[in-house]
Amino acid sequence: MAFKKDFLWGGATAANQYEGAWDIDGKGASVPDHCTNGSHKTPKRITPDFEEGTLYPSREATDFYHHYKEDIALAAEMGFKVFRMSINWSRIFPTGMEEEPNEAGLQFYDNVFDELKRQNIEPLVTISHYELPYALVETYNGWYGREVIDCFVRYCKVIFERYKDKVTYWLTFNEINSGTAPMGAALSLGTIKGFRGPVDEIPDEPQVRFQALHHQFVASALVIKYAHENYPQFKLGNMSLFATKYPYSCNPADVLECQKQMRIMNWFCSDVQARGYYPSYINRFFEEKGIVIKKEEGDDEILRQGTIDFYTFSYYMSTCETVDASVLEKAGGNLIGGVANPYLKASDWGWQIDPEGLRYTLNEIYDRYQIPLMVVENGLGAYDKLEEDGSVHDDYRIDYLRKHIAQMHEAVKDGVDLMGYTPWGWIDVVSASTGEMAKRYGFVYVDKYDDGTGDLSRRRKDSFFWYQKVIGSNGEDLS
Ligand code: BGP
Repeated sequence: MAFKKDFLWGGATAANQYEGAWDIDGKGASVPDHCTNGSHKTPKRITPDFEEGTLYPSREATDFYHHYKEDIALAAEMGFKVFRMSINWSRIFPTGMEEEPNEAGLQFYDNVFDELKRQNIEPLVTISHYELPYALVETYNGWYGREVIDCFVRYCKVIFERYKDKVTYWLTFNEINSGTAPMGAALSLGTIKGFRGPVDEIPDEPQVRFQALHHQFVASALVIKYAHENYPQFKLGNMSLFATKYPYSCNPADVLECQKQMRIMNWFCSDVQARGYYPSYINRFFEEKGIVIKKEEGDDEILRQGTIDFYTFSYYMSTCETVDASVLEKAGGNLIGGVANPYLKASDWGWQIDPEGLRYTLNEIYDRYQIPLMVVENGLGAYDKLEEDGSVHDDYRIDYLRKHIAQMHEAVKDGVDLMGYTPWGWIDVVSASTGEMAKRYGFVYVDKYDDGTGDLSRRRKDSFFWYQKVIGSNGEDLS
């Protein structure tokens, strides 16, 4: 009834929001390097060229590149068993199209993995976390170009071989299902060739998005199959953004609407990745939207052969679905909105806080796939106040995490096979949706601000000591 003895407690990050050093040691520009900062109210912008005097927050981010030893020591101090991070594709293949990798980039991750090993921490590596080399956007319109599959496979073969003795757990695409929503065009698919402007003004082309997504499915399955054949010790997972939805009312029409949205947003991609084929319900959606997926011969076979070993997801919030247009209060959210739930409170960014939804979600996913699960992102983005003595009293964050861990525990009691938990942004990083620093998630505060200033020094927040106790008690002591 308790968390497993070898439960993987840790924290999550992504290179583009954390590493910085965007043009150092041969790295090429990736999509986030072309994103300006924004805020809750003002969307960030994408610029194909670099505008003088404009801030591009991912470029320095919170500089893991030059702080990795210090940061891994902090993770070890909290008792981390696992460290979720991503490899920045354009650090290894600067344009994504080279034949040979960039040795300096490979060496950096060797250093990181060696440091993790010294501290007895297992890496969990996302291969592509919103970090498409920008040259692939310009050349192929991102993942819309089938050629990008080969680029990705080449990249994976290089990193698998190089790190085969250092990394066991891999996730192919971060939040792959973000491609089912318009915002995914910029974040994960890179189907924004030539686009300049605010991210919420990217023209939506569902045909392009779902074709690009098909290419990601094939790419993911190809490398999973390749890894299973060549590195049997590897474990490969998906990563889905789970945007849990409830029917707003018991009106059967609301229930059906909710089922439909749950399928498109939350189930479609992982049904393909876990079961190995397109689910039948998606055909109707494609037909109604006029979407035709161009598959090549052999694609269906590849999907069948490249299914995942474990299922991972991010969970921050839930929303409601209704067909009743008079229910107008929208909830905010990561990528997609929905209708506000009168039973829930929201964060300062409008994300509705729903710990019980995590228990519900874990049960739903496990019922469907019956493979081990891992919560690889969860947390509260909040404004923190740095006190004069260097402390940060983030009791609101502790409260959020405590309630979510308690519900994970309930799910374990319900019979869910849960491998681990890596709360998002365990150290402050740049926000993916807004490009802000002010939206902080960390147990560790980083001195870095929205105007680009800050000395990058690290400080332990109150939640640091709390999480240390949680890990030390294997999730028993949440006080
Ligand atoms: C997920 C992403 C992360 C992360 C997180 C928090 O969607 O995988 O990269 O940033 O959400 O979102 P935000 O930074 O927008 O608050």
